[in-house]
Amino acid sequence: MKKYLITSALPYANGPLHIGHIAGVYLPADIYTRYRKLKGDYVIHVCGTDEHGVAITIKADREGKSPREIVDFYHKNVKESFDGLNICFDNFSRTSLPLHHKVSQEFFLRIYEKGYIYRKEIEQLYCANCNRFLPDRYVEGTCPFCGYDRARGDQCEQCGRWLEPKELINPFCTICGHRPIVKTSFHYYFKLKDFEKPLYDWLSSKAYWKENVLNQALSWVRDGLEDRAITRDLPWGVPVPLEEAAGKVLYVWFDAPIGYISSTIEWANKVGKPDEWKNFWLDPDTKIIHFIGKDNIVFHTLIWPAMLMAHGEYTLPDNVPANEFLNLMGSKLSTSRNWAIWIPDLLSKYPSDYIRYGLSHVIPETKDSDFSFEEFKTRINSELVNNLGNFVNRTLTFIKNYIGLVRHNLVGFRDQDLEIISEIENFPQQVGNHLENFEFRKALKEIMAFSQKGNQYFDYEKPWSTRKVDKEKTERTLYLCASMVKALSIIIEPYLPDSARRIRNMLGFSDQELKWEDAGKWTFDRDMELSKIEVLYKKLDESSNERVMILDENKREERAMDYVSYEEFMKMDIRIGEIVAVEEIPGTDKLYKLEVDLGDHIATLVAGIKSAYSKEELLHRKVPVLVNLEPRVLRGVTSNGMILACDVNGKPVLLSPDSNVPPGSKVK
Ligand code: B3M
Ligand code: ZN
Repeated sequence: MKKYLITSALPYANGPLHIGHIAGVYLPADIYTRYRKLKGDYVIHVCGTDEHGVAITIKADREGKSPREIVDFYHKNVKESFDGLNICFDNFSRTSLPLHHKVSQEFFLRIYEKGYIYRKEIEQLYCANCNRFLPDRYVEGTCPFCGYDRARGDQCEQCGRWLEPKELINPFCTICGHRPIVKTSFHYYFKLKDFEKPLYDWLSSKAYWKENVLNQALSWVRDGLEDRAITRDLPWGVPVPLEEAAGKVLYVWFDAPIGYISSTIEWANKVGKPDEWKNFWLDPDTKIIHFIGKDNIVFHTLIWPAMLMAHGEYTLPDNVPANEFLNLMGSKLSTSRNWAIWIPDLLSKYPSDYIRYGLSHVIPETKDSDFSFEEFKTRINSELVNNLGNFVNRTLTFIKNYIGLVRHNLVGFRDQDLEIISEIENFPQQVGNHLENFEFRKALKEIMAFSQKGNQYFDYEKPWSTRKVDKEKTERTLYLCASMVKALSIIIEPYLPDSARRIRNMLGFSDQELKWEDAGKWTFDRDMELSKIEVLYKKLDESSNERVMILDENKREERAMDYVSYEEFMKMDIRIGEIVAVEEIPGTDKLYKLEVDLGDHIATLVAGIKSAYSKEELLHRKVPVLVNLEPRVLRGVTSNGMILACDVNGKPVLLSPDSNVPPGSKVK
């Protein structure tokens, strides 16, 4: 039996997941894992949240929260998205767990003792304004290799190279923008240079890798590798396990990939076989496959393998099928530029299989790809609903209504049936070949073409008319259609696990009964009594507007951290009022006393808009008013509500209704 350890890049616990994460890493990994499991291989898929590093501490600084609060919140948030999408892990861990700290520290000590880590005094960038060292993302500047002007202290996003902060041209502190100064500190360096030759030889044996991944890795090795610091002066992370190194932690990219090992150990403990992790990590025959996005290639094809070589005990990766990037409507997805579609939002709107289907078609396998809602909805309606859903539902409904069951001992198949039979027999292998080459889009196209053939066969054989004249022929037609439906219920499972289960149940199979190869067996071993037939998919409204789904990252987080329920919102009575009188309030240059017509009464309000609007500008304007705000006395005047306006850098900007709205109209 083949043995596979599948890993997915550990997502940082610093924000919700978006479609780029899913299409680029987690969905392909899940499809691959499900395929391998259906094939009967021994497979586990491990992952967890990456909870260290400046990606976390910067977020915590910005939100005024502790790193612990941030990672606890997002670990849960990220896990919920995976669960919602049916992305299954045998173990989903966290790098802040004591077990991971221990495994990372042991890893460090072992290669330290073997002489691959040394201590070095270095000059480091330090922000005198913020009083701190500036590791990694705390500093940005121009990349010395490609000239990109927002390269981070540890990596250039544009050319992908691993950098040291001091290499940046024109560096600046990302917190305050000041130019950093240089200060000395000491750090621990990993002898990456020693692994140039071993890495080159190892990579040379990987001709079966994806071209983009292999070429990039090889070209970096050819350019020459440098020893790199693997520790940081930060209060959050895995402490360096040496007495002399108090206050220092491991660099996040040193401990994160070790998370693959600690997550496997945690899995072994959970399944009650504490040594079983060794069966994966200490056996050179295990195929370890790292699913990642292209920005992680350098770490998974050079640094991590070099760490493993230095350690000496563990199995090296067999493959690193990195994907390119997913764009959104033509522009690069970006958390910092607020251009993303967040998974929690998608899940609140669409069933998981719809999202998986839409994203499977845009997995950026060989080049960057693009997501748009138009294409998403068209695919759901014309492919899931009209093709797959239609074939499954018409076949099963017809059998249920007119034949009753699928008889197992049917005979007398004819020429046109033989063609369908050979389609069924070849189906698992055809799709499987693509999956084994990580060609997820091609595999899905094969699947949909197969379903389309089912529809064509059904149309061609016309069971609705033959059933009156040739009952046997009708039964044969439906037998083969049912056989195709059964095949689909297995082969779609990696992509559409919910649908697969529903179809199998309708056909009368139990959940675990069918394996990949069963899809190619066109006969039924027993009479199949169908259970209740339900419609698989419903059409989406193609005209509805989805702009609301593309949310600013910060708004998303405010919502995530602090939701207002609809009921709470509805407590606010907001109405359009017409300003009918404006008076000065003696002794203040900010406030006006206003009389506002609210339809059924006139309310007195005090509003701080004097610096921005004259009396004339205000008179007879219609503005939204929060009517049921608790009354307050300001400068001796009781204010019974509040005008709602925009705050643009402290300056009020009034809002007006778009057309003539009568005073008192409700805003909601
Ligand atoms: N957390 C980077 C990322 O999310 C990092 C991956 C770690 S994999 C060991 O892109
Ligand atoms: Zn600063």
